[in-house]
Amino acid sequence: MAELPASVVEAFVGHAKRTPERTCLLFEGDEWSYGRLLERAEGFAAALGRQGIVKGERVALFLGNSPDFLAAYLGTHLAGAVIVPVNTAYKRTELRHIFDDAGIRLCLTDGERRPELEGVRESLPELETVVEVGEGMDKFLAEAGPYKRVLPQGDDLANIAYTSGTTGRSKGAMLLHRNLVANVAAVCEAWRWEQRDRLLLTLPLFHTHGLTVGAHGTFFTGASAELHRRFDADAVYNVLLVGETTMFFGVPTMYTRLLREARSRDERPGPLRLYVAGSAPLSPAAFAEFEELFGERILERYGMTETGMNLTNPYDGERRPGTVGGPFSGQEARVAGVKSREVLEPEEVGEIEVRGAHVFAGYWRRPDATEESLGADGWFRTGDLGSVSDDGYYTITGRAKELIISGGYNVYPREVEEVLESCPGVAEVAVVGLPDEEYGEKVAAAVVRDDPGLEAGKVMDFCRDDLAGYKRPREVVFVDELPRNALGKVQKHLVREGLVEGEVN
Ligand code: MLC
Ligand code: AMP
Repeated sequence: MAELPASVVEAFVGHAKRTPERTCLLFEGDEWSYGRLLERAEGFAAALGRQGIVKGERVALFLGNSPDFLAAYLGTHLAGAVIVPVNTAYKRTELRHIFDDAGIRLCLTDGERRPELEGVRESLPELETVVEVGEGMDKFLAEAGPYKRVLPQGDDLANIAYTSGTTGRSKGAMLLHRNLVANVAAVCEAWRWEQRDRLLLTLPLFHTHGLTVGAHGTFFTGASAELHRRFDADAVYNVLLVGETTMFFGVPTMYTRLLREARSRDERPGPLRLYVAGSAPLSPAAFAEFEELFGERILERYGMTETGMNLTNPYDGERRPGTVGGPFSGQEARVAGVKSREVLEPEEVGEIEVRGAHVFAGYWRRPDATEESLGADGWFRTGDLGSVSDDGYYTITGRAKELIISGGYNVYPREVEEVLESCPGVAEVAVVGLPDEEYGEKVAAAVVRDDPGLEAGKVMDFCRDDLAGYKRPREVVFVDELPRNALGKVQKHLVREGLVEGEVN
């Protein structure tokens, strides 16, 4: 393999210098060439410099998908600073934790999210500057001086990406530029991503899937992406019908909705070079129906915030439904016994571990959590359970960590429980994930109430001000007591079984 650039932004700058006119982004009828995006990114880098943001300092992006999101992303790296992407659905409790933990000095936001952020600003003394896209960003850039280009080094910290934590508070995964480059290079090679590709990118840019796969792959190869603010099945179907897209990446819920869309229409999109699914399990039934209606076999892959992409079905060769294929080139994977930690034989279920240059550098200010998951030998414990077949296809069978994945978003039960415990009338609560047709899993709560008048709707709505909407319980069941083991620990599997069967005790 040719020598890699030290960072994705370095690859991007290379394309912008060589072919400034080449289309990079299409967004709501506006075309952004590589040259135009670089100019905007450098403007942002200069403005950060003027603001006194120096190497290693943290800049948060708390805004919806737009070219300015990506200009600010690249610009922050061009200033040597560190990106903290923030889920746009986050509410005050989540924002307070992330901004405080990461020590954010500057945040780019948009009109829709700004009020939520302003609502917690008083408790965030380190947050000096909030810039709003639109006029606010134009003014911010106009006040900046010239920019002198300094590209980041591979060992520099690029992103701190927050991910669910076992204590209920999310942890910041530290990704170095070289981790991100190693992963995107492996992804582009495996999926034959080339300059002539056009990705239809409707995933949120604040997560790994949209950002370090979708946007990074585009910048790394010098390709183009049609960026949408959000996923809308009708709009996506219409774009696919036009026939200029070569790749689409989605979480399984997006595929479920595309299938529904296809069933209601007579016209079918023509062949597409590559459909990729990930972030949650794609059901073999959806895989089969997609092949029937769209004539394409979806390529399923497996990744996570701490590592980027780990396992992939092959581009050429058999894409096996219900599996996530094998390791990308240059990366390793194995299955280890959850207790024994010994490497298991094919078909035996254990915890999946991965190793390679793509693996993150640890959790921000959490050496304890880093030590728990990242061994001195470089193997990272993913917390996912699975097995590998004799011929090297991995299957994810469950999770060693207590996590709910709803529509590709992670929900850690403890976080929801902590909020619900303060709901008047709630004595005890246990949150679990239940199967859901639309989102794969849904958040459900078993509640012991000390006020018999407490209604389920009140409990469901109680989280609204504190937590992102997708973390809100979609089902609440009142029970006399929670099932506990001899040590008094709530037995979540019994709660789950009880909720499925309609009773908990
Ligand atoms: C939105 N809602 C959800 C939800 N998304 N509820 C449960 N689960 C979800 N995932 C709720 C909102 O709170 C709101 O309810 C209502 O649905 C409408 O909101 P919306 O914004 O219109 O949502 P919708 O169109 O339904 O969004 C579905 C979706 C979205 C699939 C388009 O969830 C999405 O973009 N998911 C992608 C997540 C992603 O990128 N994951 C990658 C993580 S990286 P209310 O009541 O609050 O108003 C990773 C590593 C890897 O995992 O391997 O890739
Ligand atoms: P995140 O922490 O948001 O990066 O989510 C990563 C988690 O998503 C992984 O640890 C898995 O549990 C899950 N995941 C990602 N891709 C897949 C997949 N193809 N099948 C099953 N689970 C997946």
